[in-house]
Amino acid sequence: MDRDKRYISMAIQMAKETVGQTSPNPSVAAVVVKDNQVVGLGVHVKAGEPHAEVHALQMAGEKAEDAEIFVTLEPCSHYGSTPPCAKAVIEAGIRRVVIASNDPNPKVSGRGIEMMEQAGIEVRTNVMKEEADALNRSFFHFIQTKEPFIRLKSAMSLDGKIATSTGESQWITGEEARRDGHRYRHQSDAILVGINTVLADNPKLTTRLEGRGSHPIRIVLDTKLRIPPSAQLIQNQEAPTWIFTGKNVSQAEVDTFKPYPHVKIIPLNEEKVRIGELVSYLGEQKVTSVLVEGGGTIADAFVRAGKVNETVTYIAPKLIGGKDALTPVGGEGVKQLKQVEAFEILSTEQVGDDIKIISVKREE
Ligand code: AOF
Ligand code: ZN
Repeated sequence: MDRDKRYISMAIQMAKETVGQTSPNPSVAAVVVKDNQVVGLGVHVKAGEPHAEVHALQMAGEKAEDAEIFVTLEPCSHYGSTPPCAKAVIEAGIRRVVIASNDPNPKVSGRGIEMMEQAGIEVRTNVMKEEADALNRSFFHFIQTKEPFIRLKSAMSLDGKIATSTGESQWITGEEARRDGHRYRHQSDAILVGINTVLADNPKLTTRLEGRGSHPIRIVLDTKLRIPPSAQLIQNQEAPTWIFTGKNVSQAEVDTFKPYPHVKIIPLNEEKVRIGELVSYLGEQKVTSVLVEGGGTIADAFVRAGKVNETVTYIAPKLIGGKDALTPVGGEGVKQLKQVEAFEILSTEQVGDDIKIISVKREE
Protein backbone atom coordinates (compact mmCIF):
# COMPACT_ATOMS: atom_id res chain seq x y z
CA MET A 1 0.00 0.00 0.00
CA ASP A 2 1.41 3.44 -0.80
CA ARG A 3 2.37 5.72 2.04
CA ASP A 4 -0.53 8.17 1.63
CA LYS A 5 -3.01 5.31 1.70
CA ARG A 6 -1.43 3.87 4.83
CA TYR A 7 -1.89 7.04 6.87
CA ILE A 8 -5.32 7.77 5.41
CA SER A 9 -6.51 4.27 6.25
CA MET A 10 -5.24 4.79 9.80
CA ALA A 11 -7.34 7.97 9.98
CA ILE A 12 -10.38 6.19 8.49
CA GLN A 13 -10.03 3.49 11.14
CA MET A 14 -10.16 6.14 13.89
CA ALA A 15 -13.07 8.05 12.32
CA LYS A 16 -15.04 4.80 11.93
CA GLU A 17 -15.20 4.38 15.69
CA THR A 18 -16.98 7.75 16.04
CA VAL A 19 -19.82 7.03 13.61
CA GLY A 20 -23.05 7.71 15.51
CA GLN A 21 -21.65 10.22 18.01
CA THR A 22 -20.89 13.36 15.98
CA SER A 23 -24.30 14.22 14.52
CA PRO A 24 -25.19 16.63 12.96
CA ASN A 25 -21.47 16.80 12.14
CA PRO A 26 -19.49 14.21 10.15
CA SER A 27 -17.06 11.63 11.53
CA VAL A 28 -13.54 12.89 10.84
CA ALA A 29 -10.01 11.94 11.89
CA ALA A 30 -6.56 13.36 11.17
CA VAL A 31 -2.95 12.15 11.45
CA VAL A 32 0.08 14.49 11.44
CA VAL A 33 3.32 12.93 10.18
CA LYS A 34 6.82 14.44 10.33
CA ASP A 35 9.86 12.61 8.93
CA ASN A 36 7.83 9.38 8.76
CA GLN A 37 6.93 9.60 12.43
CA VAL A 38 3.37 10.04 13.66
CA VAL A 39 3.44 13.20 15.75
CA GLY A 40 -0.25 14.01 16.13
CA LEU A 41 -3.61 12.22 16.11
CA GLY A 42 -7.08 13.66 16.33
CA VAL A 43 -10.76 12.79 15.96
CA HIS A 44 -13.85 14.96 16.04
CA VAL A 45 -15.59 13.58 19.11
CA LYS A 46 -18.85 15.51 19.23
CA ALA A 47 -20.60 18.44 17.52
CA GLY A 48 -19.59 21.68 19.22
CA GLU A 49 -16.18 20.31 20.19
CA PRO A 50 -12.92 20.91 18.27
CA HIS A 51 -12.50 19.44 14.81
CA ALA A 52 -10.16 16.51 14.19
CA GLU A 53 -7.36 18.64 12.72
CA VAL A 54 -7.29 20.91 15.75
CA HIS A 55 -6.70 18.00 18.14
CA ALA A 56 -4.06 16.49 15.86
CA LEU A 57 -2.21 19.81 15.38
CA GLN A 58 -2.32 20.52 19.07
CA MET A 59 -0.73 17.17 19.84
CA ALA A 60 1.94 17.80 17.20
CA GLY A 61 2.74 21.24 18.61
CA GLU A 62 5.88 22.70 17.01
CA LYS A 63 6.47 19.45 15.14
CA ALA A 64 3.64 20.44 12.80
CA GLU A 65 6.04 22.86 11.12
CA ASP A 66 6.97 21.38 7.72
CA ALA A 67 4.94 18.21 8.45
CA GLU A 68 2.15 16.47 6.52
CA ILE A 69 -1.44 16.05 7.65
CA PHE A 70 -3.69 13.18 6.52
CA VAL A 71 -7.41 13.92 6.90
CA THR A 72 -10.52 11.88 6.09
CA LEU A 73 -12.46 15.04 5.14
CA GLU A 74 -11.52 18.31 3.47
CA PRO A 75 -10.53 20.77 6.24
CA CYS A 76 -13.25 23.38 6.74
CA SER A 77 -13.01 26.98 5.58
CA HIS A 78 -15.78 28.57 7.65
CA TYR A 79 -16.22 30.05 11.10
CA GLY A 80 -18.72 27.65 12.73
CA SER A 81 -18.52 26.62 16.36
CA THR A 82 -14.76 26.67 15.73
CA PRO A 83 -12.45 28.74 13.44
CA PRO A 84 -11.58 27.25 10.01
CA CYS A 85 -9.33 24.16 10.10
CA ALA A 86 -7.74 25.18 6.78
CA LYS A 87 -6.47 28.32 8.54
CA ALA A 88 -5.16 26.27 11.48
CA VAL A 89 -3.33 23.98 9.02
CA ILE A 90 -1.74 26.99 7.27
CA GLU A 91 -0.75 28.69 10.53
CA ALA A 92 0.80 25.50 11.90
CA GLY A 93 3.22 25.49 8.95
CA ILE A 94 2.02 22.20 7.43
CA ARG A 95 3.79 21.49 4.11
CA ARG A 96 1.49 18.87 2.53
CA VAL A 97 -2.15 17.83 3.03
CA VAL A 98 -3.70 14.51 1.95
CA ILE A 99 -7.51 14.33 1.88
CA ALA A 100 -9.94 11.42 1.41
CA SER A 101 -13.47 12.92 1.07
CA ASN A 102 -14.52 16.36 -0.15
CA ASP A 103 -16.83 18.31 2.15
CA PRO A 104 -20.12 18.99 0.29
CA ASN A 105 -21.20 21.43 3.00
CA PRO A 106 -22.09 24.56 0.94
CA LYS A 107 -20.08 26.57 3.49
CA VAL A 108 -16.93 24.59 2.62
CA SER A 109 -17.18 22.68 -0.68
CA GLY A 110 -13.68 23.13 -2.10
CA ARG A 111 -12.88 26.39 -0.35
CA GLY A 112 -10.85 24.61 2.34
CA ILE A 113 -8.61 23.11 -0.36
CA GLU A 114 -8.40 26.45 -2.17
CA MET A 115 -7.31 28.33 0.96
CA MET A 116 -4.49 25.87 1.63
CA GLU A 117 -3.31 25.78 -2.00
CA GLN A 118 -3.24 29.56 -2.12
CA ALA A 119 -1.01 29.49 0.93
CA GLY A 120 1.43 27.35 -1.07
CA ILE A 121 0.59 24.01 0.55
CA GLU A 122 0.67 20.87 -1.64
CA VAL A 123 -2.77 19.23 -1.50
CA ARG A 124 -3.60 15.71 -2.69
CA THR A 125 -7.30 14.72 -2.76
CA ASN A 126 -9.46 11.60 -3.25
CA VAL A 127 -7.14 9.14 -1.49
CA MET A 128 -9.35 6.19 -0.39
CA LYS A 129 -12.33 8.43 -1.09
CA GLU A 130 -14.84 5.59 -1.39
CA GLU A 131 -13.97 4.12 2.01
CA ALA A 132 -14.06 7.55 3.66
CA ASP A 133 -17.31 8.57 1.95
CA ALA A 134 -18.95 5.44 3.37
CA LEU A 135 -18.47 6.80 6.90
CA ASN A 136 -20.45 9.95 6.24
CA ARG A 137 -23.20 9.00 3.83
CA SER A 138 -25.89 10.40 6.15
CA PHE A 139 -24.01 13.66 6.80
CA PHE A 140 -23.45 14.21 3.05
CA HIS A 141 -27.13 13.60 2.33
CA PHE A 142 -28.32 15.81 5.19
CA ILE A 143 -26.00 18.75 4.48
CA GLN A 144 -27.06 18.82 0.82
CA THR A 145 -30.82 18.15 1.12
CA LYS A 146 -31.57 19.30 4.70
CA GLU A 147 -33.38 15.97 5.13
CA PRO A 148 -32.35 12.91 7.13
CA PHE A 149 -30.76 9.90 5.43
CA ILE A 150 -33.34 7.10 5.55
CA ARG A 151 -32.13 3.54 6.04
CA LEU A 152 -34.67 0.73 5.69
CA LYS A 153 -33.78 -2.37 7.67
CA SER A 154 -35.47 -5.74 7.18
CA ALA A 155 -34.97 -9.38 8.04
CA MET A 156 -36.58 -12.08 5.96
CA SER A 157 -36.41 -15.70 4.81
CA LEU A 158 -34.94 -16.89 1.49
CA ASP A 159 -38.44 -16.72 0.03
CA GLY A 160 -38.88 -13.14 1.18
CA LYS A 161 -41.18 -13.64 4.19
CA ILE A 162 -40.99 -11.75 7.46
CA ALA A 163 -43.50 -13.99 9.25
CA THR A 164 -45.41 -17.24 8.80
CA SER A 165 -48.94 -17.13 7.38
CA THR A 166 -50.25 -17.20 10.97
CA GLY A 167 -48.16 -14.13 11.84
CA GLU A 168 -45.38 -15.71 13.89
CA SER A 169 -42.36 -13.51 13.27
CA GLN A 170 -39.79 -13.64 16.06
CA TRP A 171 -36.23 -14.75 15.31
CA ILE A 172 -36.20 -15.33 11.58
CA THR A 173 -32.54 -14.37 11.41
CA GLY A 174 -29.86 -15.51 13.85
CA GLU A 175 -28.19 -13.97 16.87
CA GLU A 176 -25.28 -12.40 14.95
CA ALA A 177 -27.54 -10.65 12.44
CA ARG A 178 -29.62 -9.27 15.29
CA ARG A 179 -26.51 -7.98 17.03
CA ASP A 180 -25.32 -6.42 13.77
CA GLY A 181 -28.71 -4.71 13.51
CA HIS A 182 -28.22 -3.04 16.87
CA ARG A 183 -25.08 -1.32 15.51
CA TYR A 184 -27.36 0.57 13.13
CA ARG A 185 -29.45 1.77 16.07
CA HIS A 186 -26.28 3.06 17.75
CA GLN A 187 -25.29 4.88 14.54
CA SER A 188 -28.69 6.45 13.82
CA ASP A 189 -30.11 9.68 15.23
CA ALA A 190 -33.60 8.17 15.21
CA ILE A 191 -35.37 4.83 14.82
CA LEU A 192 -38.87 4.77 13.35
CA VAL A 193 -41.80 2.33 13.45
CA GLY A 194 -45.52 2.43 12.77
CA ILE A 195 -48.24 2.18 15.40
CA ASN A 196 -49.13 -1.36 14.28
CA THR A 197 -45.65 -2.56 15.19
CA VAL A 198 -45.99 -0.90 18.61
CA LEU A 199 -49.39 -2.53 19.22
CA ALA A 200 -48.23 -5.96 18.00
CA ASP A 201 -44.72 -6.21 19.51
CA ASN A 202 -44.55 -3.51 22.21
CA PRO A 203 -40.86 -2.88 21.39
CA LYS A 204 -38.42 -0.85 23.48
CA LEU A 205 -36.31 0.27 20.46
CA THR A 206 -33.20 0.93 22.52
CA THR A 207 -29.66 -0.07 21.53
CA ARG A 208 -28.44 -3.27 23.14
CA LEU A 209 -24.77 -3.72 22.31
CA GLU A 210 -21.89 -5.26 24.19
CA GLY A 211 -20.26 -2.35 26.04
CA ARG A 212 -23.48 -0.32 25.79
CA GLY A 213 -24.38 2.10 23.01
CA SER A 214 -26.25 5.29 22.34
CA HIS A 215 -30.01 5.20 21.97
CA PRO A 216 -31.68 6.81 18.97
CA ILE A 217 -34.76 9.02 19.31
CA ARG A 218 -37.72 6.64 19.07
CA ILE A 219 -40.27 7.77 16.49
CA VAL A 220 -43.77 6.35 16.07
CA LEU A 221 -46.10 7.20 13.19
CA ASP A 222 -49.51 7.12 14.80
CA THR A 223 -52.12 9.13 12.85
CA LYS A 224 -54.88 8.71 15.46
CA LEU A 225 -52.71 8.64 18.59
CA ARG A 226 -53.60 5.06 19.45
CA ILE A 227 -50.45 4.29 21.45
CA PRO A 228 -51.41 3.19 24.97
CA PRO A 229 -49.61 4.87 27.91
CA SER A 230 -48.68 1.35 29.04
CA ALA A 231 -46.44 0.87 25.96
CA GLN A 232 -42.73 0.39 26.65
CA LEU A 233 -41.98 3.46 24.52
CA ILE A 234 -43.95 5.53 27.05
CA GLN A 235 -42.99 3.71 30.24
CA ASN A 236 -39.30 3.30 29.42
CA GLN A 237 -37.55 6.67 29.64
CA GLU A 238 -34.10 5.69 28.39
CA ALA A 239 -34.54 7.67 25.15
CA PRO A 240 -36.89 10.37 23.84
CA THR A 241 -40.08 9.15 22.13
CA TRP A 242 -41.59 11.33 19.40
CA ILE A 243 -45.10 10.44 18.26
CA PHE A 244 -46.26 11.93 14.95
CA THR A 245 -50.01 12.14 14.47
CA GLY A 246 -52.44 13.54 11.93
CA LYS A 247 -54.06 16.93 12.55
CA ASN A 248 -57.24 15.51 14.09
CA VAL A 249 -56.11 14.64 17.59
CA SER A 250 -57.56 16.56 20.51
CA GLN A 251 -55.56 18.48 23.09
CA ALA A 252 -57.12 16.24 25.76
CA GLU A 253 -55.64 13.18 24.07
CA VAL A 254 -52.26 14.87 23.79
CA ASP A 255 -52.41 15.86 27.48
CA THR A 256 -52.67 12.19 28.50
CA PHE A 257 -48.93 12.03 27.84
CA LYS A 258 -48.00 15.06 29.96
CA PRO A 259 -46.70 12.93 32.86
CA TYR A 260 -43.96 11.60 30.55
CA PRO A 261 -41.40 14.33 29.85
CA HIS A 262 -39.45 12.16 27.39
CA VAL A 263 -42.55 11.87 25.16
CA LYS A 264 -43.30 14.51 22.55
CA ILE A 265 -46.56 14.40 20.57
CA ILE A 266 -46.22 16.15 17.21
CA PRO A 267 -49.42 16.68 15.18
CA LEU A 268 -48.63 17.27 11.50
CA ASN A 269 -50.69 19.44 9.16
CA GLU A 270 -52.65 16.82 7.27
CA GLU A 271 -55.20 14.21 8.24
CA LYS A 272 -52.72 11.37 7.75
CA VAL A 273 -49.02 11.46 8.49
CA ARG A 274 -47.29 12.29 5.18
CA ILE A 275 -43.72 11.10 4.71
CA GLY A 276 -42.64 14.27 2.89
CA GLU A 277 -43.83 16.54 5.70
CA LEU A 278 -42.35 14.24 8.34
CA VAL A 279 -38.95 14.12 6.67
CA SER A 280 -38.67 17.91 6.34
CA TYR A 281 -39.71 18.36 9.97
CA LEU A 282 -37.02 15.88 11.07
CA GLY A 283 -34.44 17.73 8.97
CA GLU A 284 -35.36 21.00 10.68
CA GLN A 285 -34.79 19.27 14.02
CA LYS A 286 -31.27 18.29 12.82
CA VAL A 287 -32.09 14.59 12.73
CA THR A 288 -29.54 13.47 10.12
CA SER A 289 -30.34 9.74 9.95
CA VAL A 290 -33.38 7.55 10.52
CA LEU A 291 -33.49 3.77 10.77
CA VAL A 292 -36.90 2.50 9.60
CA GLU A 293 -37.53 -0.81 11.35
CA GLY A 294 -41.14 -1.72 10.72
CA GLY A 295 -43.62 -2.67 9.63
CA GLY A 296 -44.56 -3.26 6.02
CA THR A 297 -47.04 -0.39 5.66
CA ILE A 298 -44.49 2.11 6.92
CA ALA A 299 -41.78 0.70 4.66
CA ASP A 300 -44.15 1.01 1.70
CA ALA A 301 -44.96 4.62 2.56
CA PHE A 302 -41.25 5.52 2.51
CA VAL A 303 -40.64 3.56 -0.70
CA ARG A 304 -43.56 5.22 -2.52
CA ALA A 305 -42.49 8.66 -1.31
CA GLY A 306 -39.06 7.94 -2.84
CA LYS A 307 -37.40 8.62 0.50
CA VAL A 308 -35.40 5.43 1.06
CA ASN A 309 -31.66 6.14 0.70
CA GLU A 310 -30.27 2.79 1.79
CA THR A 311 -31.57 -0.70 2.49
CA VAL A 312 -30.04 -3.18 4.91
CA THR A 313 -31.56 -6.62 4.42
CA TYR A 314 -30.72 -9.76 6.37
CA ILE A 315 -31.71 -13.00 4.64
CA ALA A 316 -32.01 -16.22 6.64
CA PRO A 317 -31.54 -19.55 4.82
CA LYS A 318 -35.10 -20.67 5.55
CA LEU A 319 -38.17 -21.24 3.40
CA ILE A 320 -41.42 -20.21 5.04
CA GLY A 321 -43.95 -20.16 2.23
CA GLY A 322 -47.60 -19.20 2.42
CA LYS A 323 -49.16 -16.81 -0.05
CA ASP A 324 -50.49 -14.68 2.79
CA ALA A 325 -47.25 -14.57 4.76
CA LEU A 326 -46.02 -10.97 5.05
CA THR A 327 -43.08 -9.51 3.14
CA PRO A 328 -40.86 -6.57 4.23
CA VAL A 329 -42.59 -3.94 2.09
CA GLY A 330 -46.38 -4.23 2.28
CA GLY A 331 -49.03 -1.56 1.79
CA GLU A 332 -50.16 -0.73 -1.71
CA GLY A 333 -46.77 -1.10 -3.38
CA VAL A 334 -45.61 0.63 -6.53
CA LYS A 335 -48.10 -0.04 -9.34
CA GLN A 336 -45.91 0.04 -12.45
CA LEU A 337 -42.48 -1.47 -12.90
CA LYS A 338 -41.27 1.61 -14.68
CA GLN A 339 -41.94 3.62 -11.51
CA VAL A 340 -39.84 1.27 -9.39
CA GLU A 341 -36.64 2.86 -8.21
CA ALA A 342 -33.46 0.87 -8.86
CA PHE A 343 -30.92 0.68 -6.05
CA GLU A 344 -27.27 -0.19 -6.39
CA ILE A 345 -25.72 -3.06 -4.40
CA LEU A 346 -23.06 -1.70 -2.07
CA SER A 347 -22.10 -4.95 -0.36
CA THR A 348 -23.12 -8.52 0.34
CA GLU A 349 -21.66 -10.35 3.28
CA GLN A 350 -22.36 -13.36 5.46
CA VAL A 351 -23.26 -12.49 9.05
CA GLY A 352 -23.39 -15.66 11.15
CA ASP A 353 -25.78 -18.00 9.34
CA ASP A 354 -27.43 -15.19 7.39
CA ILE A 355 -26.59 -12.95 4.44
CA LYS A 356 -26.61 -9.17 4.69
CA ILE A 357 -27.18 -7.06 1.57
CA ILE A 358 -26.72 -3.29 1.61
CA SER A 359 -28.07 -1.32 -1.33
CA VAL A 360 -28.08 2.41 -1.91
CA LYS A 361 -30.13 4.81 -3.94
CA ARG A 362 -28.19 6.42 -6.76
CA GLU A 363 -27.79 10.06 -5.72
CA GLU A 364 -28.09 12.28 -8.79
C1 AOF B 1 -13.32 19.61 9.61
N1 AOF B 1 -12.92 18.76 10.58
O1 AOF B 1 -13.34 17.36 12.25
C2 AOF B 1 -15.18 18.26 11.10
C3 AOF B 1 -15.58 19.11 10.03
O2 AOF B 1 -20.28 23.73 13.60
P1 AOF B 1 -18.87 23.39 13.34
O3 AOF B 1 -17.93 24.52 13.48
O4 AOF B 1 -18.40 22.19 14.15
O5 AOF B 1 -18.74 23.00 11.79
C4 AOF B 1 -19.39 21.86 11.33
C5 AOF B 1 -19.06 21.67 9.87
O6 AOF B 1 -17.64 21.49 9.71
C6 AOF B 1 -19.69 20.41 9.31
O7 AOF B 1 -20.94 20.67 8.73
C7 AOF B 1 -18.67 19.96 8.26
O8 AOF B 1 -18.83 20.70 7.06
C8 AOF B 1 -17.36 20.37 8.91
N2 AOF B 1 -16.88 19.28 9.76
N3 AOF B 1 -14.64 19.73 9.31
O9 AOF B 1 -12.50 20.29 8.99
C9 AOF B 1 -13.77 18.09 11.34
N4 AOF B 1 -16.07 17.63 11.89
ZN1 ZN C 1 -12.85 22.14 10.67
